[in-house]
Amino acid sequence: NNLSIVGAPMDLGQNRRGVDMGPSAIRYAGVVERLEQLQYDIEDLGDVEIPRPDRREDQKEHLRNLKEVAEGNENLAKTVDDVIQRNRFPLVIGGDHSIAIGSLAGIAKHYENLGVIWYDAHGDLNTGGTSPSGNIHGMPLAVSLGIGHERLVNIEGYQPKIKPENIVIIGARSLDDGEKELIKEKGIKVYSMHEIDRLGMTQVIQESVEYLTHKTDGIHLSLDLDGLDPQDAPGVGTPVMGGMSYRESHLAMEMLAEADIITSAEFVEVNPILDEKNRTASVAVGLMGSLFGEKLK
Ligand code: DIR
Ligand code: MN
Ligand code: MN
Ligand code: MN
Repeated sequence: NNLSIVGAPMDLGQNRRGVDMGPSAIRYAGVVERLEQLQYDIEDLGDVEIPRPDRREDQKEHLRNLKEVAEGNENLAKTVDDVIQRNRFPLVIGGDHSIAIGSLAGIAKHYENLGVIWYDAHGDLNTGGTSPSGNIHGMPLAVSLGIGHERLVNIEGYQPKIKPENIVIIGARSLDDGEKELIKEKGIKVYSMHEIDRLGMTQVIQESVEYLTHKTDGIHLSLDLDGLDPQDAPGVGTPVMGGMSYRESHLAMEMLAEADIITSAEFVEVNPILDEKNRTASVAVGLMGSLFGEKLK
C-alpha cells in the first residue's frame, strides 16, 4: 500500500507542445488527495529531469529529439527502478507516451515475465523505419520489445523488456501499416474498438486478465488518455473518434482493481493546453481512483 508518484514532463516525443504540463495538471486535479483517501501511503517524488533541446530539430528528422528523449527516459528508468527497490508501487504521470520506454526499462528488470496492458487508440509499435511521423511517442511498445533504435532499446543495459505474448492492447482504432504487420508477425493480442463493441468491456477485461495472469509475474498498465473517446478526454495531442467511453474505462479500471493484478502504472498524454478546464486530467485522476480500488473500499 505504498505508492510513489513520478512525474515525467516530456513533450519531445511528439509535435504538440503542452503535454509536458501533464504532470502539473494531474496534480492540480488532486491525484494525491484522491489516492490518500484510499489509505495509500503516497509519496510524490516530483518530476524527473527532461533535457531541453537548445533548438528544435528539423521536423523531418527520422526520430525526432532522439537524444533528449533517450536521456529523459534514462532518468525516469532510474527513478522507477529505485521506487520498486524500495517496495513501492510506481505511478508515473506524463508526459507523452515516449516515457513508457523509461518506465518499462526501470520496471521490467524486476520481473521474469512482465505483462503489459496498453490502453490506447494507437499501437505505439512503430520504428524509425515504419513511423509516418518520426514521433517517438508512437514507438514505445516496439522499443520495449527490443525493436527500434539501439539508443532506445538498450536503456538500462538490457533488452528486450517485454515479450510479445505478454502484451494486450485495448482500444486500438488507428494502426499504421507497419504496426499491423508487427502485430501479425509477433501474434500480439489486440482488442480493437470492434471487439470492444462486440464483446463488451466486461468480457474484454475478463479475457485479458485470464490471458495474462497465468504467464506473468507482474502487470504494468500503460494508459494513454487518447484511448478514451475525445468527447470524454479532449485534452490529448492525437485524438481519434470512436473511443472507449468514460464509463467503459472506469469499468475496466474497477475490474483490474478487483483482479488485483496491476503492479505498476502510467497515465500519459494529458495536454492541458488542448484541454477544456482540466477535464482530461480530472478524468485521469478519476480512473486512478478506480484502478486503486475506490469501489472496493
Ligand atoms: C502515429 C500516432 N501512429 C505515430 N501515434 C500516437 O505517429 O506513430 N500514439 N499518437 O499515441
Ligand atoms: Mn538500478
Ligand atoms: Mn500511446
Ligand atoms: Mn495514443
